[in-house]
Amino acid sequence: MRCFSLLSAVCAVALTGLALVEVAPARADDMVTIVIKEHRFDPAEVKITANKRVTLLVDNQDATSEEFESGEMKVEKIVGGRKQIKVMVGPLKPGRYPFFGEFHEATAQGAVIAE
Ligand SMILES: [Cu+2]
Repeated sequence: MRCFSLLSAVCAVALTGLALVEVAPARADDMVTIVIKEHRFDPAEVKITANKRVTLLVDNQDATSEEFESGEMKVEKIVGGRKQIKVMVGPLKPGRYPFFGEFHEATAQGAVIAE
């Protein structure tokens, strides 16, 4: 979804989800780190436990900002240059959930695998 061109339903859902997150934070062992470096995700694919809420820690090591986005996971959130954000996802049914960096979509591609 393009945050800057329209107020999408995805944005609204993402914001609602984030509001809920503050009330019930995931345990530390449910956190997965995804590094952004040279406009790529490392790892590009991360495995998480299905049917369980998980925190993705997105660590942007580039100097430029990125937008972590996934229609499948109903997430879009900006992470500034050399900043970190936490993104709550799930509980997700088993499957593959692609995500991308909207500001560098050509290279910043990845997926969460819930199993
Ligand atoms: Cu967007």
